[in-house]
Amino acid sequence: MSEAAAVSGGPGAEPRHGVRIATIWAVATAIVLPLVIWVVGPHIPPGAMSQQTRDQHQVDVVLTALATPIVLLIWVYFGYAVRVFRNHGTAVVDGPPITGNRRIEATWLIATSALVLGLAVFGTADLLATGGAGGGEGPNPVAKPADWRGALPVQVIGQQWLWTFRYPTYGGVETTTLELPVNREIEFHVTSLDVVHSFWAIELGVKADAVLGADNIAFDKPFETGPFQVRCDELCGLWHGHMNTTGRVLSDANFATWITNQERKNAALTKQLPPYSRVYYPSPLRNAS
Ligand SMILES: [Cu+2]
Repeated sequence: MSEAAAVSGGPGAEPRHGVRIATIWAVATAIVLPLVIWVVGPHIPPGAMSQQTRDQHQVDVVLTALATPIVLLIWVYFGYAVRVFRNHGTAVVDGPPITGNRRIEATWLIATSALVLGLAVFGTADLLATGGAGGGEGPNPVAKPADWRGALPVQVIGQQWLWTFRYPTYGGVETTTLELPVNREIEFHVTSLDVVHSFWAIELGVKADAVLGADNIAFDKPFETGPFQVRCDELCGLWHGHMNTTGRVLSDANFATWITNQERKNAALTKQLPPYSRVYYPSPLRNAS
């Protein structure tokens, strides 16, 4: 091989491997990156049903696009090294000892620091701009959406192994499916009656821990009507895998009809429920002492 001849011919004859690798990498990036953004990108989850899902989708596309050149650099270097730096001939010979390279070290340090710190700023700004991006923020949310004052409060109660939903502005009625009006800010109050669960409304882009004695608030604004799934996303015991239900985003008129029906149908049951509260404890309260 010419490389082997070049090595034996002295350092001056060594091809410029760095330039070659950078060229192959730039070409590969120029081809693959647009495919990742415009061909793969639209299929990256979680869809576009709510403001939060749209935002999460956008963030996923940005992160995948940023990761693409990095993955390509690793693959190009790997392929190049296997092809060019392999041992030629029968004798097993060590490569030249390397004692450091200021330029590579500085580039590596600056590039990785800029990427990580840039993403931290990007992520924080995104969380604040989207009312917590669908995540649980505890009882006093720092990131509130602009229209949070008009939000519809919906309590999500987890217990082994089912979900119930309570609507405090509709007489505290409790339902087994989660129905929501479209184009309205929703303020979820997630809590638990026993162990730790996690409320995951997949197509709505909401995920928030359900903890006994805690009122975990998460915001969401659905933009499209249709069904969505609700699952528990925290291993919570034997039937954790069975802890799922369904939900629907409805037009204003359909939601009004549905909630009125629920209030009427469950009136007798609602009377038996404890009054609406941010958290509930088993009664009588069990103490270890
Ligand atoms: Cu659970």
